[in-house]
Formats: sequence, C-alpha cells, structure tokens
Amino acid sequence: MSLEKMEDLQLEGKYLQPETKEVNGILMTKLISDKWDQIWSFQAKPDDLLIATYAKAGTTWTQEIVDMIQHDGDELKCQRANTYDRHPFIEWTLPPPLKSGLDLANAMPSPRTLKTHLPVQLLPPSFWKENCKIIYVARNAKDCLVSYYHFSRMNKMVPDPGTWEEYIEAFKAGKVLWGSWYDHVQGWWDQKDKHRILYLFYEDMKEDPKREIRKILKFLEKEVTEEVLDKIVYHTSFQVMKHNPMANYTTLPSSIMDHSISPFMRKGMPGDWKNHFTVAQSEAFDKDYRKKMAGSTLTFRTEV
Ligand code: PPS
Repeated sequence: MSLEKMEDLQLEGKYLQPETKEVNGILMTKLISDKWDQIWSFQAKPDDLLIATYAKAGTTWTQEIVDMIQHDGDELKCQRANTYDRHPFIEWTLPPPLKSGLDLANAMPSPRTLKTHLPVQLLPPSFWKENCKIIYVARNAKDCLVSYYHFSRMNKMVPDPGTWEEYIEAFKAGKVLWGSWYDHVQGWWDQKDKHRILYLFYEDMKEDPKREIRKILKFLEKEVTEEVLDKIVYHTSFQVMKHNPMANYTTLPSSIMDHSISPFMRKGMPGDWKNHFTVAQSEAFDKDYRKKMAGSTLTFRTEV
C-alpha cells in the first residue's frame, strides 16, 4: 500500500478513529463489518498456515518466528517486506484504493501464512473444511489489556481507548474490537483438540523461546540445525525485533501509528500490568475474572 495514499485518506478523515459496528455481537470496525460477507466466504487453501490470536497476544512475534523458520533462519529474507505485507491480516479492511487483508491474501502465491484476530466462531469456515494448520497464541488478560490500551492510544486505525479506568471496564465487558478476551481464549481452547491447532502461551515463549520454537518446528514438520535455531531465537527476541523496521510498524506514517505516544514494541514482558493496575483495580479485575473463567481448564501465568 502506498503510504502517501494512506496519508491522503487520513487527511480526508476517511478511516482514522474508525466507526465500529458489530458482527454477530462482536465489535469490529465498520469497515470490517460492511465487508463481512466477503470475509466469511474467504477461500482458505489446504497449505495455508493461520496465526490466530486475540489482539496484543504476541501475533507479530509469532509471525516473525514462523517466517524465520520458513526461511531457514535467513533474517535478510525476512526483511523483504513489512509484517503486514508478508502475512495478510485476513479481516483487516481499509477503504479503497488501500489494500485490505483479503486483497493481499487473494493475490499471494501459496503456501501462504495468514493472520487473524477473529474469535473462533467467526473464522471463515473454509479454514475448517481445508483442515488448515493454525497456531493460536494466548496471553494473560491483564497484560493483554495493558498492551491493547497503549496500542489504542497510538494507533489511529482503532477506536480511542478513553481513560485507563474506562478501558478496564470496556475490556471486561468485551466492548473492544474483536470482542471478549475471555470468550476468545476459551473458544479457541475448546477447539484445539478437534482441529490441527497448536495452542501456545506468550508467557511460555518468553520463559523459554527455544522450547516454544521447537514446538512450532514440530507442528510445521520442519527441521533446522541448532545453529539456525539459535539464530531464530536471536532475531525474534524483543530487543532485536524492536529495532527491525520490517517488524516494528515504524514504516507507517506517524499520523497513523504514533510511536512517540507509545511504541508498538513497547515492553515485551509478562507482568507489566503491575505498573498499571492499582491494588483495588487488580482485585476487582480478578474477582470478575474468576466468574468469567469459572469451570475452565485454561490457566494463565501473570508473571514469569
Ligand atoms: S497486534 O497488533 O495485535 O498484532 O499486536 P501483537 O503483535 O499481538 O502484540 C504486541 C505485543 O507483543 C509484544 N512483542 C513481543 N514480546 C516479546 N518478544 C517479542 N519478540 C515481541 N514482539 C512483540 C509487543 O511489545 C506488544 O506487547 P507490549 O506488552 O505492549 O510490549
């Protein structure tokens, strides 16, 4: 997509601070909602690999790991394009002439690696029909919330988050783009043994990236030497990705993502929620969390 074009459209007020509109009860941008029939009928192919996450759960990190695996640890090949052009974000819709996720995906030769934040019930059915491999990454709710809050402050393509207090309530109520975190992580968890889904946790990736990358290698039926594995760990570390313009979203105009408000690669660690929640906010959040996740076998670590 042309950055000048994006800025032109932004000046015309065409898509910044977007309107929202629900799809089957899930909050989306109006642009996504209006295009929903086309998104729902997206044709997946058997050799597509899908990286699915709730927003801010470690999508970009996983995309970089997968790309490095697919390119045998050649970091220069992985710098061929921005993350969002290497791996189309299938539901992400921008006004023409900007390219939407569907346009990019449909134009991409196979095998494709795709990204989505859709809750499991909204995944286009062709992914199930074609039995595609899916990597799902989950991150604990409080760190997701913090990351999403700062992202919503710096990214003019998503709604303004309001105050911190307001945002906590919106997140708890699932009144944020892509809906409820609780339903998302649980919905995908319930499907993980019925389909080809590798369910990973951000906290585990942070604790032992090599161990988690080995899981991805096995899932993708790929083998690399120990030397290549070390290269993948290094080039997908937070510190290295933070300075990689093809992975850190800094090539977008600052009128769209303003990294001076909060960088996309912000902290990259579990437990940062402690620097944001007051004790009272944390207790209230935990109480509500226990109710929403009651009976679930899914557990998260909130620090490592
Ligand atoms: S998005 O916009 O939904 O695709 O965002 P997403 O990539 O899922 O999440 C962004 C958060 O992931 C952190 N990040 C990383 N953490 C650890 N290691 C690596 N390599 C890494 N790359 C990205 C990023 O910093 C965001 O988290 P916060 O907590 O805001 O720092």
